[in-house]
Amino acid sequence: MKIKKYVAPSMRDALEKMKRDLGTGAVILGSRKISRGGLLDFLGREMFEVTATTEENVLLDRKKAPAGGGPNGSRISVTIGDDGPVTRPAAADFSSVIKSTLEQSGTPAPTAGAGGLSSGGSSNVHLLRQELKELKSAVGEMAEQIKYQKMPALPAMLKEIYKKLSGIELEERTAVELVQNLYGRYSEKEYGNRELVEKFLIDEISRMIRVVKPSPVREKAPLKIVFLGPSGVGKTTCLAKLATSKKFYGDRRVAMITADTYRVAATQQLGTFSEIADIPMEIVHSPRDLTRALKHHQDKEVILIDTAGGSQYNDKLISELKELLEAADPDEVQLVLSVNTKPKDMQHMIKRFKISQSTRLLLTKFDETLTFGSIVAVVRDSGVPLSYLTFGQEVPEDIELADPLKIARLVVNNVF
Ligand SMILES: Nc1nc2c(ncn2[C@@H]2O[C@H](COP(=O)(O)OP(=O)(O)OP(=O)(O)O)[C@@H](O)[C@H]2O)c(=O)[nH]1
Ligand SMILES: [Mg+2]
Repeated sequence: MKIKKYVAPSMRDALEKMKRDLGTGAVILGSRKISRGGLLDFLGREMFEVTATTEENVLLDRKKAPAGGGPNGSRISVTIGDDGPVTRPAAADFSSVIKSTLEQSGTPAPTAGAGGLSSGGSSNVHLLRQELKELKSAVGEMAEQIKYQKMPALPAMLKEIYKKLSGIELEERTAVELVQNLYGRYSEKEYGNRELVEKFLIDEISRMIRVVKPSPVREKAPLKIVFLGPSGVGKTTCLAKLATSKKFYGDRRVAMITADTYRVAATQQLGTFSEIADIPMEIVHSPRDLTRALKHHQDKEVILIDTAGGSQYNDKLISELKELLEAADPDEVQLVLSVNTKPKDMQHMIKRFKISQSTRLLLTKFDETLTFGSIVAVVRDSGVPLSYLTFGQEVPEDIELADPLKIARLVVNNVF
């Protein structure tokens, strides 16, 4: 009997190959996972092998073989239709097929009575069970492989880069996209060039990050900026940094307003800073209070408004923030988030706290983490532009404008 083997990075690919070659009348004789080194190896994963023949071959073989089969004359074959593998009664004596497969592959066929194959009923049931078990595991492997379908068998150098990108917590989708683009754009020799790859990755990642410049300070009406977000992320510190930094509003006529009256320490924190920096500060308890305070500071160039931090799941906080924003009618809403936060939580925080069209992301605590890959997808998917980054507790030094190239370099620096 003519038996063929199909090897591919996934079970589905191996089955596809077989289908293309043998058509829908293909009969699977066996399947297994194998390890292959070198270039065929996909990201260090195993390959899959399907051994198959055609139904015609099986029938031919059967004609040659002595009559027999299971107790009910039932025999099993697995054929591939358009909907994938199906088991059905067929005209093949499976044990003889297995025997001849083993003979062809040089493995001695087990003898009947030694726990091996026989034409007896119980061993057929055993075979059937075993085959079902293998099919079950093959389907599981296929599912496992589906997420890698988009990737071709990769040259070793690209595999290394992919692994490194995953190591810096870049979301899988982004890592795959980058490696695919690298693979598509350059020759093997070129993507072996470290500098070229580094530049490519920095350029690509920087294009994924959208930033926004600060709104210009106006002559007639003060620029109003609200800071909001989860607790402890650095909202008040950011406000203080922007109020005093000469790069930002340090030379402007600034007023500070805090609506964070939940914690006594919060008003004290800004109060102390107000005294040291000699910047006027107001405490407001309601949206109406806020309107009054804003009127009072009409002569200022910039008004910075602090709010209470809290959980994104706190509906009361979110609705109070909405009311404050209505009263403030701000030019900018700085949604402050720490880069230490888990990407999934970050995504949810953005969804909940993005209650204004003027929302921008202010990312803090870059000094407290080593890998920045995870923020790329969060920022990209959020559709909210980045405004500032902070990288320490020092006021006013540790803040700067968000720069896509700088962020991309931070991300990629951990790759090389
Ligand atoms: N390492 C580091 N610490 C920071 C940074 N920004 C702020 N912090 C610190 O984070 C802590 C909390 O800062 P706050 O400004 O009080 O945070 P907040 O968001 O106003 O907190 P709540 O008002 O309680 O919600 C303080 O110890 C800050 O010094 C940063 O970029 N890096
Ligand atoms: Mg605060």
